[in-house]
Formats: sequence, structure tokens, C-alpha cells
Amino acid sequence: MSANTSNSPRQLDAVIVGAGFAGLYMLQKLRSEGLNARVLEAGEGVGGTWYWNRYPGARCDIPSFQYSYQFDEKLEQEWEWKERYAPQPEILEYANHIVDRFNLAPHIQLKTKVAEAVFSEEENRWSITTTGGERFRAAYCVMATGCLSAANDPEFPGKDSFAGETYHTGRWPHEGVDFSGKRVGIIGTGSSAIQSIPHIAEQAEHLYVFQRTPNYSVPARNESLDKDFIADIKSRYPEYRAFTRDQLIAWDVEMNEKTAAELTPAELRTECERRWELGGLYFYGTFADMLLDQDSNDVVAEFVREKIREKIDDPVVADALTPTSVFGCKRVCADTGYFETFNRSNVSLIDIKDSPIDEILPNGLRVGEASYEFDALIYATGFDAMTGALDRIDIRGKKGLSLKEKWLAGPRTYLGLATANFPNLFIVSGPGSPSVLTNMITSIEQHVEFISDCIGYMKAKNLSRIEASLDAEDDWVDHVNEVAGSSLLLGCNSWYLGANVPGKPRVFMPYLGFPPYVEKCESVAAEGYSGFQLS
Ligand code: NA7
Repeated sequence: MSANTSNSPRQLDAVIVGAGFAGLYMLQKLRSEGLNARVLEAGEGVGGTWYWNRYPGARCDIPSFQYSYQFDEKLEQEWEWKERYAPQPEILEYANHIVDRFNLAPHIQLKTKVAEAVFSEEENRWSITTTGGERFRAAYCVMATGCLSAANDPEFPGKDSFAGETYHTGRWPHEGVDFSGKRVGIIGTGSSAIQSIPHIAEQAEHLYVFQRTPNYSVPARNESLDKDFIADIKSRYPEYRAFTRDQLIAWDVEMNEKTAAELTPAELRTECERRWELGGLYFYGTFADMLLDQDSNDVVAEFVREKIREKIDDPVVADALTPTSVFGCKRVCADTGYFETFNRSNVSLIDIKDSPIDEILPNGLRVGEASYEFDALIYATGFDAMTGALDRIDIRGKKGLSLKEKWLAGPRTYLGLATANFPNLFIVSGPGSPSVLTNMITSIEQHVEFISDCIGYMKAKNLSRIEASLDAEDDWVDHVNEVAGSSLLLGCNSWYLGANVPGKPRVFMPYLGFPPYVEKCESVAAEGYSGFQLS
């Protein structure tokens, strides 16, 4: 994993930015095709999301035997997931296992942050420069920078004056944090907060939770995986994986084929109760039209609201914790004891919906007339999703055009994979692709295979440049918006829309529907990469 210390840039076929699941598979794939590819990774280790997000209770909310690679049958058979929902350390161990198993380490450069990537029109090559001044030149640049990797750090007045310890859930210290005997403030009640709050509350002397918007969360019902169950899945993995790829969100949520209107009130209730017992994000499959029809959504939303209220002793706290928005228009969370934590005497909920945080103080923070004192402050404030990691690199395409400037009014891509005026640049799970609305690993594999096939096609045809056409991009952006517009997903201030980051344009970024997306990509490839200009 050594750095290039000479003055001349290292020449490569492909530079891959990021060593999360996207970067690792991209590297494995390109190397297996005989390309000289290298991963540049800012962190001191691989794993991306699972390297950075080490807060207490961090865990995937897609079942482990689905949230895993399927490109190698032997790997699938060898690896043993221990729990239904894998905790962060186990997923990180899996990422490291991939590196060892496919001998990727010599081609991954850690502690290497990319500062800029510039395309040369004369040479059809990318020049990539790191923050340390190291340079690389490559025919292709693949951004595997992740959808939820650029932390969102809200600029509260007085932020730097806080004298105690400060943490962000997305950049958690590797050695862990002991909050015993401490007063702790946490800002945010998204998935990271919902997973970590029950653990922090057990340690802290007092925990103050500052909530701007309540979230829907359903019991995760995590458990150890039964050996017979896993043996059964493994005995039919190819068939099972094919089935999951056929699902709208690329994993098996046990989608109900019936719409809510087709069921009697008793049947609606029974189905909701069944989902509640199943736990986790299986709620996304409650009714076929749940994300499309308001009445259908209302049934689920009201059911979950009722369940949430039942868990909380104080009716005022219960009201504040009960969401009112469309179910699923923000990412639904899965928890273990989250709402019950607010019944503890050492936990206080502070509703900041109508009266936001005014300032951070040296010993706490102020909301209107009220001040709260604590020793440690946790930002569980999420991410500048989907575009943040790309924006933080100076990416320049034809005529020096900056990607950040091109995307000022919102990201524009063809298939979420490429963007006009940026030849030979690929994005894995970029805005405009199904990505965060799916099982990410399945989406990543589909993208990596598309990119690798495309590069193989270019090589076979002796082509050196591929670029998304503006017309194809415009049509794709319209289509992504049209699909989102026909759903209920535009109905709240979610990070899918960039609404969590002040000043970010309100554009729905992911594409809803994995199977139609795959079909589109397959027809694009079969037509010799229609919508792309090749030369
Ligand atoms: P999320 O889900 O974006 O949650 C961030 C939370 O922080 C959310 O409750 C936000 O409130 C809150 N927030 C953000 N900025 C502020 C400010 N300025 N003031 C007060 N509160 C704020 O991020 P997570 O890390 O929890 O989860 C990200 C994804 O990871 C998750 O969806 C899963 O896919 C896994 P808001 O809701 O915006 O009002």
C-alpha cells in the first residue's frame, strides 16, 4: 500500500476513489480484467461507511445474509453471518476479509485523500492529485466515494466555543467513548441517533436529546442467526439472490402484492401487526401501494404512530416523539429500545421544531430562554448525502468545467453513473441511481459490473473516450423526477431531497425502482452504450 514518492505521476488504467464496498469490488473486478487499477482511500482502513460509523449500537438494518456480496459463490458459502442484522464491527471484518481473500491490499493506498481530478482533453486521461501532492494519471476515474460519507456539520453560532468533548456519529473515535458519569447532549434523531441513544443513555449521567423532527422507527428484532436457516439460504443462494434483485428495493422485504384498498379493515390490521412482529424495514412491504397512495400510507403511518405512543409513559413526550409525516418519505429506522429509553429518568427530550438551537455555549447550548449544560456534545446530524463527497473533491471535466458548478442547481447524471462533459468518469451509486433506496451492496455490484463491462467494450473496440450525451442526461433526469413525483417520497424534508443541508437545492436524488433500472442499463449496454458518445 505504499505511496508514490517520485515527482512524476503514477500511470494507471484506472484510479478508484474510496475503499468502501464499491471501491473494493471495483478494484477486484478491474484487476481481474487485467487492468492496472488502484484505490485511493482517505481513511486508515477499508470499509467506507463501516469504517467511519462506529458509534455505539451501529448496525445494518438490512439482513446480513442479503447485505453482502453475491459476485463470488465461494465467498457467499464461506462467510458466516452471526446475527440477522450485522453490527458494525462484523461488517468491517467482512470488508477486511474481502481485501485478504482477493489479495487487494497491494493496490489500495490508505491515508490518501483525493483533492482534485482533472480531465485532459488532449490525452483523454484523468490527472488525480491528493491533498499530500501525490499525482496519478489514469484513463478512467471511478468515484466510489459513497452516498453517506460526507458528514453534515451544521454551523450553529458559537459552535467552536464548546469546551467539552465533541463527536459526530459519522466520525466516531476508533477507541470508543466512555460516557459514564457524564452529562451528554445529542443533536439529531435520525437512524444514527436512534441506534446509539439507548446505549449512551445506559452510560451517561444524563442525556439531553435535541429533536428537530421525530422519525418513524420500528423494532429491529435482531437475533442470532439460526444455523438451519442459514444452511437453507445457502443451499439456494443463487435463486434467492435472483429473487431479491427482482424486488423494487433489491432486497426481500416480503412485498405484499395487494394494495391497501383490496383488504378489509381487519386484514389491514392483521398485516400491520404481522409486520410489527417481523420487525425492521419489512414495513416497506406492508402494502403494494404504500409509497404511492396516501390512504394506503396513512394506514401504516397511523398503526406505527399508535405503537410508538404505547411505548412512552409521558403523553407530552409521546406526542413529541410521534411523527406526523408520510411513512417512508424519510428513511424508516429500525431500533432496539429507542422509544422506551425516553421513560428513563436520566433522559430528556427537547423539542426544537419550533424553537431551533440558538447557540452553542462553552458548557452546553441554548434554545430560546432555556440553557442545557453538558460535558460532551454529539452531532448525530447525518450527511450531505449523495453529492457531498463528490463536491468535496475539485472535479474538472472538459474546458475546466467544475462538477460542483455544473450541479449547483442539483445533480444531473445519466443513469447515476456518468455525467455529460466529464468523459471517462464513472460514479458508483451516484445521484440518479437506485442506491440508497435499495440494498446498497446489490446496487453497487450492478454498477461495478456495468462499468467494468463498459471499459471492456471500449478496450475491445479500441476506443479511448466515453461520455454521457447531454440529451440522454436530460431525459434521465426528467425520468428520475417523474418517477419520484408519482410516489409519496417528495412529501417531507428528507436527505433524499437534500433538505437537511441549508442551501442545498431541493432535488430528489435517488431513482425508485431497481428492476426497471437494471433493465434500462442492460438495454443501454446491448445497444452499444446508447446515450453515451464513444470515440
Ligand atoms: P439523518 O437521518 O439525516 O439524521 C440527522 C438528524 O439530525 C435528523 O434528526 C435531523 O433533523 C438532525 N439535524 C440535522 N441538522 C440539524 C440542525 N441544524 N438542527 C437540528 N437538528 C438537525 O442521519 P443519520 O446519520 O441518523 O442517518 C443517515 C442514514 O444512515 C439513515 O437514513 C440510514 O440510511 C443509515 P431533520 O430530520 O433534518 O429535521
